[in-house]
Amino acid sequence: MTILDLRGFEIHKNHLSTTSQGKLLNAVRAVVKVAPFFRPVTPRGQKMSVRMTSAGKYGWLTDEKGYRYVDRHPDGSAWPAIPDEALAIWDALTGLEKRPECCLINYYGPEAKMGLHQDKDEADFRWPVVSVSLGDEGLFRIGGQKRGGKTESIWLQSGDVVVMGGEARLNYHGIDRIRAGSSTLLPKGGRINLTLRVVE
Ligand code: MD6
Ligand code: FE
Repeated sequence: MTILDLRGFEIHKNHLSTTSQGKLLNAVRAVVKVAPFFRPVTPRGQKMSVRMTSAGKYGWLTDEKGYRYVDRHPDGSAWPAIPDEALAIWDALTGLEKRPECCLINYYGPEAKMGLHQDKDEADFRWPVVSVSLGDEGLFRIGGQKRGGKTESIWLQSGDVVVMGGEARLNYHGIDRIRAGSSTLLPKGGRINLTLRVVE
């Protein structure tokens, strides 16, 4: 339950107990049943290595038309509701009245990674983004507000929660690699990351 500050990101180590991680995972499984993972394609036509889905009024995706929030899964159905277990984490760590309208869910297999990026498709950067890690450890890299500056890295473990807000809201960040087999939470291995975002 230690809180670290890394370049303005609040990292709540071990925020979720093993029991809470299991409950959240079950809720994620229910979402994925209704809104299956898909493989997004960047605007330049590259397949991303993570698999993705969302819950909430909006889901985030990318395809040849660009990065954006949409109110439908690629299969045409509305996104399922954000699980209460995820909203409870938002409430506990942000203390905000305002609630997120998107819970983006990323699945990382052993070879998946995510390049350095900023989260900037939301309308108002005064709201934080809250990110929850489940399963295998991921090496999280954090930079500054400009590409190419100094970066620092930390292994995010199952149950860790990151709050990206304030001055750090637009900091570059990414996942360099996964440590396959480092967690037993997911029977088939891999890492799940949930990010909660206020979109409108
Ligand atoms: C990940 N996370 O941990 C990728 N974005 O798999 C993110 O891209 C992220 O952790 C915004 C805020 C926190 C994050
Ligand atoms: Fe991000």
